[in-house]
Amino acid sequence: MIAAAGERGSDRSWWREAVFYQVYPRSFADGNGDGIGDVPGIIDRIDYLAELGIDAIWLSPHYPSPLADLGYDVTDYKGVHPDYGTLADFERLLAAAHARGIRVVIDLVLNHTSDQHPWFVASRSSRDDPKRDWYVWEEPRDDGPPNNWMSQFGGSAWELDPATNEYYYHCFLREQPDLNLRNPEVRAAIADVMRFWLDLGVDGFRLDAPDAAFEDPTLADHDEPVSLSELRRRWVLAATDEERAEAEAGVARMLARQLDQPEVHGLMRELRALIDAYPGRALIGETDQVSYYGTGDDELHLVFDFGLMRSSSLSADVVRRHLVERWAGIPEGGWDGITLGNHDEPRVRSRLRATMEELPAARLAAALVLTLPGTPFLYYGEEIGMTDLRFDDPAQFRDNWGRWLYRAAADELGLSAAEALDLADRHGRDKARTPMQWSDAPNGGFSPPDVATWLPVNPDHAAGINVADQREDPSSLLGFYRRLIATRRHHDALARGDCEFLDTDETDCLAYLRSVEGRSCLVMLNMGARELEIGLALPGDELRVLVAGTAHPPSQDARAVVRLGAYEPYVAELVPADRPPRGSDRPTRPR
Ligand code: TEU
Ligand code: CA
Repeated sequence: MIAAAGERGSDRSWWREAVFYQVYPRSFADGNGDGIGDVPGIIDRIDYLAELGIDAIWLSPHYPSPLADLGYDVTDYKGVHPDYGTLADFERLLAAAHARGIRVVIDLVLNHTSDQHPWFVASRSSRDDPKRDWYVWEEPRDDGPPNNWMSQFGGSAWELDPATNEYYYHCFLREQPDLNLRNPEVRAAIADVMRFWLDLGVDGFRLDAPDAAFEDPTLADHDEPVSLSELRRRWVLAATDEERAEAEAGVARMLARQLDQPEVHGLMRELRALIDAYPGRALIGETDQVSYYGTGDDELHLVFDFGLMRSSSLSADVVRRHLVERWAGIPEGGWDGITLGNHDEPRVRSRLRATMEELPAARLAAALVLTLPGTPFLYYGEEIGMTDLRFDDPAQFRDNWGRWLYRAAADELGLSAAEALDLADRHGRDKARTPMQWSDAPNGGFSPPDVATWLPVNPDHAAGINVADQREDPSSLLGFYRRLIATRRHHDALARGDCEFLDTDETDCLAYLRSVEGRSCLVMLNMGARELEIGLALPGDELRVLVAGTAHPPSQDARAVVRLGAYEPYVAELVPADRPPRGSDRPTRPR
């Protein structure tokens, strides 16, 4: 038994106990029927989110943007994209969410802007422009780029500006020039943006790509001998986890001078100090590096454990080993965000389908993310079991990374058109960004039937993967998410308790005990297709079932054997014989 993530003392910060829900604004709800999601659409659906029971929304970028990276290329940090509405709409969203006890955290893209941002337009206008140093400009080296660094989205990280004959640096697309965060004026501009939204009432930020904030000032070449496209090829074609890990390690060596530079921690401390002046706001970073917790209370409030999201299969052993190792590295005070997916990754249901029966896998994954220690981040549509869309025409891609992959697959790797499409389908990002499926109507109820939606609606909306078909059905996946979230809300042990793994004789069973202030919940997940009998012998206690299949008695002696059906998740409260169970209709924590 291993005591783990927990022992957090009396810290009851909301972001430790909240369930977050990521809204991708372009795809969540189309309020004006033009085929594109928007802010009024989110307001229309806010009661759906309240009913689901989530506590906070993470809104992917809502800013004006030419959409080269679907909003992660910002042209105005204080505005709302006209496709999505107005600032007044945004304020109405904030009010509607807050009225229902739902907090709103927005995306903050501070590593780079759009190349159309007025700051960059000024910066590139001449070498003497006052904003020249707001970005990372370098002289050519031997008539070529300053060094051999690569963009994370392929190709050189440097783009020549012919008019001024210098190169600018871009960690991501060439349409996303990196800001020079060493320049105090840039830091002040970012601080100004943060205060603007905090003053408006947002509850925090999800920092985009914080690890990319600085580059090695010596500009020394990387010395990875294998090319990025070759590493990508090996990654894509990897037959084993080891081969894949080796390719990933190569990419990490190649990018080492472009990521995670020591100065980033000073920047994190600065942002944290700013946000600490606004009580109750959260600073969440898109990184899985625990070093971004700083000393535990001076950098980010939350970083992510991407382990559950990135593993290609869920087995009791893999999950337990991963978590034990992860928790050992979290500093005192640290508390991870945990997630099964986001707008950059395959959808969980599609990812696990290769190794496990599809729907049971989606349920087990939900049970994990909602009962393990850490703050759950759900991705829109996960709760109804949305799947990755297979594109049959590359012209349908909207994500430039997917388009690049497709072209690179054909040009650099020499794959056939069909193979290239397959590769871009598997590793591009559009597949998990399709419109939310609200009903079985044409266009999934997202937009009126005759409207072309910005990405195609997944045809499986007609086969039960939609809100309307699941909303009234407690046995649906949506019903299961709702029950788990409600159970979490009623049982502090699940929301903030310590976690202790229990040894059983069955390798397919992941069992753990969550405990806080003398109350405990037992979680057992049968991750295999075989029925199991687990004798736990937790002395003196009674097990009251909170979430499980219907075959279980509502309560039983904790020394008896618990039968777990194939792939069955089982969550029970441990009630000492002399104490009445916690009333299940009485919330134990306020919204
Ligand atoms: O992603 C940062 C990041 O590290 C990406 O390389 C990510 O690993 C990749 O998208 C996986 O395919 C963030 C955003 O989440 C992503 O959507 C943006 O494209 C990126 O920053 C640039 O802003
Ligand atoms: Ca719209």
